[in-house]
Amino acid sequence: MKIGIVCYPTFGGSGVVATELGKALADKGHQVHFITYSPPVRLDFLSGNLFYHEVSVSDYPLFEYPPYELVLSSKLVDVVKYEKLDLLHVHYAIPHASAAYMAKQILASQGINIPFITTLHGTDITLVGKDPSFEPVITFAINQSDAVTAVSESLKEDTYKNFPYVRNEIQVIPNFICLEDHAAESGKCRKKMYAPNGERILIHVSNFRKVKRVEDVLHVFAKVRQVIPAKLILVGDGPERGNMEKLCRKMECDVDVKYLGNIVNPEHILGISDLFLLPSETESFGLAALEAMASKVPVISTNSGGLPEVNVNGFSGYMSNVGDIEDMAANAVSILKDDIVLNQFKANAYQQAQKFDIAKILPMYEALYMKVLGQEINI
Ligand code: GMT
Repeated sequence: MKIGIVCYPTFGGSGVVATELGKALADKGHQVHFITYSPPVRLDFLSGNLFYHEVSVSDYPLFEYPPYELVLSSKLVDVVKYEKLDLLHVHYAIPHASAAYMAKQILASQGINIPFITTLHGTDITLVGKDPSFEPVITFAINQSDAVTAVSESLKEDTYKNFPYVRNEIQVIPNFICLEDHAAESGKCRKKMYAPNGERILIHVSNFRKVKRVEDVLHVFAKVRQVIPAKLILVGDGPERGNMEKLCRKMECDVDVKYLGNIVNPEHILGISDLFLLPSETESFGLAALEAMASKVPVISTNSGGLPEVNVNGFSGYMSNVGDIEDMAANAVSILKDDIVLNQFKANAYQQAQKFDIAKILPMYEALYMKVLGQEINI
């Protein structure tokens, strides 16, 4: 198949999922074309059947808000026509689904039929998408999609709840991890560099937005550190990082906290970590938690959104109510205080991650592609 993938090329989970999906499809012999405004960060190579098409928006002075969506639609028309694509798969509804719809209509007027699949990732539905100014366009674009997927049951429910006029059927295809690649990449960092005296290493990876409640990470860490010698590693960057740094100094734990910024391959640092903290207000899925579990790192998370579909309470880690720092810290200590307990949780985390191995999830996308092309296959 010749597949066009539209996504945000940044460090966000939706872009990571879209890129890893494209790479895996290309490995299986499909031709994959990424169409976005810069090369996706996880697209570390271009092979014979992986292509990148840049959407470049003019900065004409009249435009206070450059019309990215229109340029994207035009680019989609061009790539579909000249690369003879079979279908488009757009990740994150805003504005990718409506841009795909526009491209589909333009192509239809030229006698070309191009189906498009929309994958909903989370904040496009639960945060940004909830803004009433987006509602009619998102509802319309979802209803016009040839197929719609959501990354968790929770996100599917949220979509029907937040967008009451959505009529299209939503299929849940969970996020995935390539365990083989993950294992090959881990083991490149040395634990001694970060924990010279054998301290436990706690880690958080995110885009440091309000929804991640990064201050809770620090509060939990401070409580754990009172009981167990520990270090905290923070990976990623975003609007809350400055506040986090200030709080860290105020709480006098900055000597034990390291900020690493954005990292393309987090599995290197996850490979030396003991516990992952994800105290988010909500997560449609929590890809970062799955990446941690694939590196044998148990997860302390909240129980909101799709997290209970990923983290199993008392097995791969623990879940607490949003903001319940005491509970998260107590759970963290119960895992970290004993090597035997910690090793059991590490093994369990890995076992849980295996449920989301790409080998199980990729065929679900391929079957959906065949279905929208009118060629049913059994998986
Ligand atoms: O987490 C973010 O804010 C980024 C966002 C994105 O779209 O890039 O992540 C969402 O999609 C990920 C991939 O499907 C999910 O794993 C995240 O849970 C989801 N984030 C939220 O729901 C807050």
